[in-house]
Amino acid sequence: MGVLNLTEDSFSDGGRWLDATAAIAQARRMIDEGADLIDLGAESTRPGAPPVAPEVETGRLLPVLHALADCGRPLSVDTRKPAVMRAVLATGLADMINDVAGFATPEAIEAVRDSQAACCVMHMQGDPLTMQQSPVYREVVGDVRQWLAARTTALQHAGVDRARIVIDPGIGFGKTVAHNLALIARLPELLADGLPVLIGVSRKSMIGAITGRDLEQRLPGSLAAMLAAVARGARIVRVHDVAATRDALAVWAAVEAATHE
Ligand code: HH2
Repeated sequence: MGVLNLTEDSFSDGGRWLDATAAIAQARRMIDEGADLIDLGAESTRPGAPPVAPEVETGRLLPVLHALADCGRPLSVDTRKPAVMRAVLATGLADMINDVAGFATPEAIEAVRDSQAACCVMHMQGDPLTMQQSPVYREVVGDVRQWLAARTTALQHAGVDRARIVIDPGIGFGKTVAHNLALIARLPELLADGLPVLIGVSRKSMIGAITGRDLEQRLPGSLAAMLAAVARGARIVRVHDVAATRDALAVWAAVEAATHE
């Protein structure tokens, strides 16, 4: 999953793709590099990010969704606002709604219920404004798993087919480095519920904390974390650097294939 942030302030690429023409070119570049799906977001969720009005978010998303309608890849929309979910689903062009708030309100569930779109249910503790201040868990992997199970059950009770649901532990969303590492290390426990797991580690502060690298130098660390997650069963990886991710996955998969020969 290639990330395309149509924002001014995303932590890693804010401002680069705010212009629709540049955004569309970047999406096409990611597809050429091997992206299987594109995730479009128009509100940053980095720690401390201010909220964006729904009209602004929709206004950024719609032209790019329309321009990519024929791109041959599913399009995911990263939003936590029911009004934005409704607006993009009404176009028929959004194949997935990626909600970093995990469809935690009845309005969010209502917005996706009658569509055919896939739903990515991500775990976040708190809100982007405050989530990194002092995240606390009883036991992080168990707590996240339980929360995701409750959210997916609520979606199913509302009529969302289980086959539409993907879960995501939400690396960096109300979590310390130790919490993030435990969630990656013990990812097989999240697989136990039988739903595909999506994970996003690309360029995140966890990589900076471990390597001491600034944002633009976090690719090797991001690839290592991505492979660690894939080796433990992650099915979709949300990344900024598609070509490098493809190479890393190809080499890893070749070794795996030889292992099982
Ligand atoms: N991470 C970010 C945003 N959306 N969605 C899912 N499902 N999983 C993630 O890990 C995830 C996500 C944060 O990364 P980015 O989009 O690059 O930055 P920003 O939120 O600042 O736009």
